[in-house]
Formats: sequence, C-alpha cells, structure tokens
Amino acid sequence: MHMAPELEPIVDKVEQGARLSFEDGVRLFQCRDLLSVGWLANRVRQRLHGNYAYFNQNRHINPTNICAVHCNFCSFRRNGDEEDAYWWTPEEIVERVRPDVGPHITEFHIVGGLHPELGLEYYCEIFRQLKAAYPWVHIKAMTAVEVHFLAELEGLDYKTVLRRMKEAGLDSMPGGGAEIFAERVRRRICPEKATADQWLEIHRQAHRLGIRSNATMLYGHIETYEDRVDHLLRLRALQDETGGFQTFIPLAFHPMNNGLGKKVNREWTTGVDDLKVIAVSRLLLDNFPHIKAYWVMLTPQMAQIALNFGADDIDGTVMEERIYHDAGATTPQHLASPALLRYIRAAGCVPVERDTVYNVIRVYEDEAPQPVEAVQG
Ligand code: V47
Repeated sequence: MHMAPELEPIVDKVEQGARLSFEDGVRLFQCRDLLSVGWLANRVRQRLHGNYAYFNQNRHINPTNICAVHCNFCSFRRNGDEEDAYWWTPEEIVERVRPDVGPHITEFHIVGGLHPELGLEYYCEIFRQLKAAYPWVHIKAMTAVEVHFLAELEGLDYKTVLRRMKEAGLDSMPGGGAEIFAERVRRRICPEKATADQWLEIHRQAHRLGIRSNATMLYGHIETYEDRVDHLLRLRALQDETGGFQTFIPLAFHPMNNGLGKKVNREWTTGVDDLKVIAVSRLLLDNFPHIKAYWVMLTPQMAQIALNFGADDIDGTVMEERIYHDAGATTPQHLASPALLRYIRAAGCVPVERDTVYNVIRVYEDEAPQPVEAVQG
C-alpha cells in the first residue's frame, strides 16, 4: 500500500511495536491521508484482536438530570425547577428497568447529574437494590466527576467513597467526565467540576481497589490536535502505572441545545475526523486493550466503519440513552443484538458478545462474515 511519506517513520515504529511520541501523535492528526492512518491502526487492531469485534447487552440508567455544575457542552443537565427535571428513587429505578432486564442483560451503565441533595447513601442504595433484584447484572457506574462531587459533599476521601460504593455493589466505572485534560480548554468548557488531576487520581485509586474502568475524550469543539495528544498520553501514562483501564472511548461533540454548540456554530464533527480520532487513539494508546466506537454517538454505520480503523468494540444495546439525544443525536435509543450482529458481520468481523470486563459470553462464528453487498437492505 502507498503510504504518505511523512508517516514512514511512524510505520516503522508501529511495525516494531515501538511506542509513539507526542510529535508522532500530532503528525498523525495532521496527516491528510486518512486511509494510511486507518490502515496502520487497523493492523494494530488485528494484531491485538484478530477479527473479533465486541459488543454487550446493556441498559443505561440516568438516575437524575439535576446538576449543580454547568458544563457548557452538556444538554442533559437541569437546574431542578424545570418541567423535565427529574430524579428517581432506588425503588423507581428497579421497577423502571424491569421490563428490559432478562438473563441476556449483563450490564447496567449508570451515570447522572451532580444532584446537590443526593449523597453517597442514595447511590449505594441504588446499587444494593439493583443487585438484590438482578444479581447477575454487572454494575458499571459513576464517573470520576461524580465520585469527586460525592467526596466533597460528604467530606470523605476518594478511596473511602469508592470502597463504600464497591461494598454496595459497584463493579466497575465508566469513562465519562474526562473531556479534555488541557487546563486552557477545561477552564472554558467545564470549569466547575473535577480537574484533570482529580479525574486521573480517582481512576488511580479505583484501579488500586480492583475496580476496572474506562476512559473517554470529548473532541470536536475548541481543542487543538496538541490537546488531544496530551490527553491520550496522560491516559497512557496512568495505564502504565496501574493497568486498570479496559477501553478508550472517543466522544464526538454534539452541538445542539448547549452553549458550546453555539460557540462552534452548531457544527458537528466530520466523518473523517471521527475515524481519525479512532485510529490515532488505537496507535497512541498501545497499553489499552480496547478502543470503542460508541454507535449511539457515531451512528451504527460509522461505528461499523470504525471497526476497520482501529476500533474493536461498538458498545451495547443501550436501551434508554438521554445524554446524546438531548444534544441532538438522531441515532436510535436502542439497538437489539441482531442489528449489532449484522453491522459487525458486514464490517468483515466476527461478533463477540462480552460482559463488561471482556469475559467472552458467545463467539458468533456460526455464520461466515459476509461482504457488505450481501446484507444491504
Ligand atoms: O462525560 C456530554 C459526554 C459523557 C455531550 O465507559 C457529550 O463504556 C458529546 O462517558 N456531546 C458520558 N459528548 C458518556 C460516556 C460513555 C458513553 C458510552 C460508554 C462509556 C463507557 C462511557 O458524554 C460525558 C461527556 O463527556 N457528553 N454532553 C455532548 N453534547
């Protein structure tokens, strides 16, 4: 394959399994040859995962949209006095999810607003009641931002908050709230919540307690390529130290119904940038096992293409997504597993149903991967 000449030194490093530098990362983002960058990332994905592409069957739960802080990219938050502001009791949550939760569901993904009156015990009670009602379901809950907020609210240190939640049933943590670590950007998009160092410290503490976690990056707003690379390398450094991260999920900024969207003229990320972020993440995060193309955010069609640009996971069935749909997403709020299988197979991959910590539940090798034309329509 013909490679962009400026990528040659990077290709050599990748072929030798050598680590890429800050400058390499910036060069990859600057490169106009998307296919070369994608080809390289795809090689790394294949080296790590062969032709397997992962998904799970999960159910999102957002216990409240009432939030004490004002991140200007967020369309989900409410002050509390609006008609659509809400919070659910633990009992309401257990009943709300009941129609969807059969033995096939393996994960609750629980994140929400920073409600000033809902303390640690409220969340512990949600975990206890969900575990009592659905003991087989893994609880992936609480971003580092929520953990920081609860620590301040309760006057406790991070470790104590995490330990108490673990005792109540929390199994792992999602990757939200990381946004962009660079101070200049963070000051402008989310000045009131956990800082970059606090976000990283909470994940460090979680990993030490045996709580695995994911990491994210919100891109496509006012950040530079250098900010993206800085973000990825800070995650890589923490992963070197703890090994507790499982998956990295780049999050494309959705510009509707929020202040930041207005600042960027309601411009959405482009398909080329979306694929490039996936590819560069795969190449720089050499110590992260998985890169997720979150279909809710990218569209199932783009997530499917991303499986050939470095991603090996497209997330799950989701069921009730609010954060992206409040911000203008036009994707469905739920995809049943046959649809996920179809997208993965048409990408030339073998679908692998996993649990949250990547134990394999089922490899769908029964049907040979089909060329895209065969499954159109
Ligand atoms: O933390 C909020 C982001 C995150 C917008 O760990 C926005 O498996 C784009 O973290 N445009 C929550 N992004 C989602 C998240 C996540 C999703 C799927 C899987 C996992 C995982 C984690 O969504 C927030 C914030 O960074 N976000 N508003 C917006 N307008």
